Amino acid sequence: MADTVVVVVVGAGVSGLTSALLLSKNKGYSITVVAKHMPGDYHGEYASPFAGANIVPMADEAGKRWESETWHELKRLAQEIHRRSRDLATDAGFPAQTFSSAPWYRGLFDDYRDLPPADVLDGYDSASEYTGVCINTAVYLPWLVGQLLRNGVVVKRGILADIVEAKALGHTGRPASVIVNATGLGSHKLGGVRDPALYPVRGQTVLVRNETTPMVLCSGSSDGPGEELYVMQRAGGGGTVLGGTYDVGNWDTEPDPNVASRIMARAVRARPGMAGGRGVAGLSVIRHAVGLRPARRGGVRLEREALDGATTVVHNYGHGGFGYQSSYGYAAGVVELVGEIRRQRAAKL
Ligand SMILES: Cc1cc2nc3c(=O)[nH]c(=O)nc-3n(C[C@H](O)[C@H](O)[C@H](O)COP(=O)(O)OP(=O)(O)OC[C@H]3O[C@@H](n4cnc5c(N)ncnc54)[C@H](O)[C@@H]3O)c2cc1C
Ligand SMILES: *[C@@H]1O[C@H](CO)[C@@H](O)[C@H](O)[C@H]1NC(C)=O
Ligand SMILES: CC(=O)N[C@H]1CO[C@H](CO)[C@@H](O)[C@@H]1O
Repeated sequence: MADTVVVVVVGAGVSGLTSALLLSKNKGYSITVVAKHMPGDYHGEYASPFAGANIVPMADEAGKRWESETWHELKRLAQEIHRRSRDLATDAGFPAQTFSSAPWYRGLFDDYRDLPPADVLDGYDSASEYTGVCINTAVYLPWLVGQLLRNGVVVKRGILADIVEAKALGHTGRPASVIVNATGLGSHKLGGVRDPALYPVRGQTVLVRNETTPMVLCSGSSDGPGEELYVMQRAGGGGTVLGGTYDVGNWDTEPDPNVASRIMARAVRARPGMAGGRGVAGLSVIRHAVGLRPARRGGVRLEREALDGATTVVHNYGHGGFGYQSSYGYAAGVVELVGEIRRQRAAKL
């Protein structure tokens, strides 16, 4: 077992769990996941439970690897464990690539098509649809933990003040030679990292019991900057997520009742049938929620960095509003970097 590489993954959001999952499919790693928040927790510092989570690629064409790889895996999984649903994206000039009328991902989906003008919602310029997936995060995150336990990964709680502490947290007692930093927005204040390029993009949502398909996803809305419109029914009784906001630089994790009213009003305007034509009064609210998307100037940080002679940190954080739809791509990137570290260690021995 001396050549077993001890890996400690810090963070149990979709980035940390998926990184650990893909690592655990290889022999020769002893893997421990340590995190402050775990699936089942709801806290503004923990973005993953709050995601829609649907698939609308956001990278430019040069960065398409992460979302393309992830889509192929999610499609396979969706056929096994989730219901697939349709996506409708509408154009009104918000994050350039995302809603461009000729995005690179036209070719990624089996049935991508432009919609005729009659099917475009009032106030928008163009629309398209394709079969995507909507992940029920309340089912999917615990499912990831189950996969890890089956593969022998140890998952435990811990709050780190400094990334260096991870070195001593491997369950075998041997010091970690690799630490995967998947702490999301936590890397803004985590000692040893304190990345000033990270910033929150606040997302407020309303989760309701009412159901409607296909999904709706619009760029922006006439309610002003940062106010979006999306309606995403989650699989397996997960309710429907009404969104939302894209509030850059705002750390406030309390839902704002005025924002919630506007979110619900926009959703029932787009899908009156969901509320039986009774407007907002026809909705049955499960919960109001706020999550902070871990955005980063310069994009996701996927790279390795020596902590000292014996331990290397592999960073995988800063996934903004696309952490699910890029999760398998970036996790595969983590596996490649950890593999490189392992080969270099082996060459030195
Ligand atoms: C409203 C909303 C809608 C979204 N919709 C979508 C969508 O449709 N599609 C999509 O792909 N993405 C979506 N996202 C984005 C997605 O949720 C994030 O990109 C993703 O969850 C980031 O995951 P993560 O694992 O990097 O970070 P997180 O989920 O935030 O996890 C961070 C982990 O690190 C741990 N941690 C942090 N600091 C420490 C410390 N000091 N010590 C120990 N542990 C620590 C935390 O406890 C946690 O376990 C949405 C986000 C929001 C808020
Ligand atoms: C909204 O959901 C609630 C709870 O499931 C249900 O009682 C109500 O009839 C729904 N409204 C409509 C119009 O479907
Ligand atoms: C140990 C380690 O990797 N530390 C780095 C974490 O990230 C910051 C930048 O955000 C670097 O300055 C640290 O060297």
